[in-house]
Amino acid sequence: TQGKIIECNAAVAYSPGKPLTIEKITVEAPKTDEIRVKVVKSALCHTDAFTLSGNDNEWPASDFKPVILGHEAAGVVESVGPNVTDLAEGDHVILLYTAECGECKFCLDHRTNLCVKVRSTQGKGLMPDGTTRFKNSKGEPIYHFMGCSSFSEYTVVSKHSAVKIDKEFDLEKAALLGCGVATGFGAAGYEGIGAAKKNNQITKGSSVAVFGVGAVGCSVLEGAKAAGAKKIIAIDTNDKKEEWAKSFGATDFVNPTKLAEGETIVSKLTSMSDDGYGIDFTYDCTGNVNVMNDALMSSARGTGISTVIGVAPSGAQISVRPFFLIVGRTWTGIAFGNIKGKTEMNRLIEAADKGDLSLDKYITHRRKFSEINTAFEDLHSGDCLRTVFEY
Ligand code: AHE
Ligand code: ZN
Ligand code: ZN
Repeated sequence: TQGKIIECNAAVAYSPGKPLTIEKITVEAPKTDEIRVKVVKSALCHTDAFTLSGNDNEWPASDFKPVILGHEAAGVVESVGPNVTDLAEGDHVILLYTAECGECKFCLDHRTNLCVKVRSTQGKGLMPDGTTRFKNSKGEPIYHFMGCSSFSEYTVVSKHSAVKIDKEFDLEKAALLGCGVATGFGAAGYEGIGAAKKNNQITKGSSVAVFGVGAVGCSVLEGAKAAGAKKIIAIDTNDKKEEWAKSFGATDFVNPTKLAEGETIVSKLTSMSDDGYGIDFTYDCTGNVNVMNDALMSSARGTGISTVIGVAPSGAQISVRPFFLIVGRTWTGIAFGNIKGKTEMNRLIEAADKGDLSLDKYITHRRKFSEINTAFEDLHSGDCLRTVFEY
């Protein structure tokens, strides 16, 4: 099939809030600096649902274009376009919605992963040359998503948007490293990678508070445990999450809807800190701006760092009395755990092999690709960390 158009099944989003349609599409051959990937495993992330809702301000509902979603996936390179040298047919890859070109200002700066090489066309659902590689049976262009579009049996991505991994590594586990699990674990700054590159690394004996016990929150908890944090507090409004949180490393669980009279989550967490001055590292993994504020205010006076990971509704804002920053709290944010996808992904695989990152525990549902619409319902069931699709 090298150089040829491939016809395959894909799940296409045609309008906000409507189910995806599973249909035959055509996938063009990869052009210069592009590769075509046979998707083997893909997972579903809240961001896919956020975009399908039409509320993502990069995909405004007003001109929602037909798009293939999916950005947490692993597969096998089917063919490569001209000028591709570090990837070849048969390579096993994880797709990267945060690319790493290795040449741009951000790739050359050790502190950040925010490569810009393909980011602007990516945000428009286009390949770097401004066109798409997908068409439906009527010949209409179907757009790309987050530079991945993994909800298709074959996809085309920039050569910068995929990292080669060891063929021995299970592709189902590898898929999870495409987003949520890598995001939280990177945010914890595991062994100097991810957020640690910006001096934001959970330290031995420190206190940690994680708001939101989903896949991202659980991987922050795992990072905190691996770092030797002494107090790892998981916060969620759903009591059923306590068991999960503990299994991923939480030492304590707090349900903010069940506090004592007159107590707030901030006063509660502050009272749980050793010295009563607040928690060393706090993380928002909910996307709720009020929770983000609680996470900041629970962080320690003088030295606390609060990291925003969750994706907020478009237009939502955060605010705080400046004084609470003046007295030494740091409020920061992170994308894909600040992981440089090409140079740091294998550190995550090592962490998984070592048992510091338990990938299969995140897979709570497995489904056939054809059941993808049911998987979106799983997301809201409260007992789903990740659904992985078999193609
Ligand atoms: N299109 C959204 C972007 C929201 C956002 O913050 N996305 C995260 C990834 S979520 C993955 O599940 C991110 O890392 N963004 C960095 C980037 O380069 O977009 C919006 O709100 O505009
Ligand atoms: Zn995601
Ligand atoms: Zn770059």
